[in-house]
Amino acid sequence: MKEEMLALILAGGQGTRLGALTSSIAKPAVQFGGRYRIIDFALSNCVNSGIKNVGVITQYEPLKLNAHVGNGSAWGLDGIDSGVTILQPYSATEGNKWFEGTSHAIFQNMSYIDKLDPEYVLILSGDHIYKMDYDNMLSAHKDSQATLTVAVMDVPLDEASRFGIMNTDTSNRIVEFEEKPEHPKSTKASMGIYIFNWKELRQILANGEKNQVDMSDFGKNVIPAYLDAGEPVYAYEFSGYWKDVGTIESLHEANMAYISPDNELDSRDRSWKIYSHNEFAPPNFISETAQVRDSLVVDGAIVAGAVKHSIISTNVQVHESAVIEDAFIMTNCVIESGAVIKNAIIGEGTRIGANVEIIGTEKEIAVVGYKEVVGVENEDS
Ligand code: ADQ
Ligand code: ADP
Repeated sequence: MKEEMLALILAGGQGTRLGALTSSIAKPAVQFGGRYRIIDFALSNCVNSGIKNVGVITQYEPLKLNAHVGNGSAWGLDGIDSGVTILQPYSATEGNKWFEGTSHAIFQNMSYIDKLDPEYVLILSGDHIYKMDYDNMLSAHKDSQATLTVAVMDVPLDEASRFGIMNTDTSNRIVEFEEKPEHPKSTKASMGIYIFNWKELRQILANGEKNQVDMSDFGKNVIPAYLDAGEPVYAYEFSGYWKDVGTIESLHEANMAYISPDNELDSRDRSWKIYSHNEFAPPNFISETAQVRDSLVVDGAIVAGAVKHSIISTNVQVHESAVIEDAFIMTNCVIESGAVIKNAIIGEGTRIGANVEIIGTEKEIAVVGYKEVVGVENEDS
């Protein structure tokens, strides 16, 4: 059966700006909201939009990501006509070659895409927190008879230089596009979400390779090439909650915003569930000494200390008299008695010793990386 639209999630970024949190984990595999990893949002959006086949393009530290995505069963992507395929970088004929830019990563996976023979390819990034119906975007793509549709959002002017910025005409056709301009002329930002007609994209990538023209990045090369060639390129306006959690501060902010049951993401919306691959854990236990307020506490947690406006993920222990405020504590952490954690993100499996203080500010969030042990006198205890 021919697939109408194949989704490809770019999940290879190193996420250097997430520092210690991505020292051994790809950015899309970083945890979010107590029981998710960032890539769950893109994967769930695919499933909820009726997409049946998803390729996940990995590169940097893919082990955790591979284990998490698994056979796709957590998202129902393990059916007869559906599936998720992890695409790893492989040795090209001219020797070992990493995927260079975003579109180069697509080019390297041409044979996988050709095998599924889709009419359209949906290119996504594995590190955004949002809910979006890609089927609506596909309808807009078809209605405008575009060969490329770019999802766009209005962003604050002082952030615009982090994005691909464009100008459109009254019909929403993109007339100008600049990747991360120093002096942005508009606030219409690309979300890095694209629908391409596969036939045209394939041609442009193959020609680039043949004629030695750099076509390795969507924002830098491919979109400008489409515009230069006079191709119909349209903007698809999105107005919901969308967050690129590429920095410690944005990851912290998005997690804190997620705590409230009436968050902008509407995380309790049962018509658009976010699925994840989770370890089964026993019910959480809140002890007599605990003071828990305005927080999310996930299965398996044992809380005896004070927790305010924080996320306590699966299997976390917060010992008596520990204080946690405005913090995101990832799974399997142990926070010993008397420890104080404020404005912080504590990576998976970390042990924070008794009376240790990890205190950040709203502008500079404190971070302790993956599986660290901080200030524990006797590690066997
Ligand atoms: P950036 O997010 O800066 O800008 P980039 O970091 O190149 O773009 O990558 C986008 C996504 O692809 C990330 O999820 C990254 O992890 C992944 N990725 C990058 N290189 C990869 C590779 N070789 N293999 C696999 N995955 C890879 C882009 C657009 C802008 C737009 C913003 C919106 O270029 O125009 O405004 O996204 O966030
Ligand atoms: P940030 O969001 O912090 O800028 P990115 O996810 O965009 O981080 O990745 C940072 C850089 O690292 C990018 O230029 C990306 O191409 C590069 N990169 C990604 N994976 C690898 C890898 N496996 N080896 C070397 N460089 C990589």
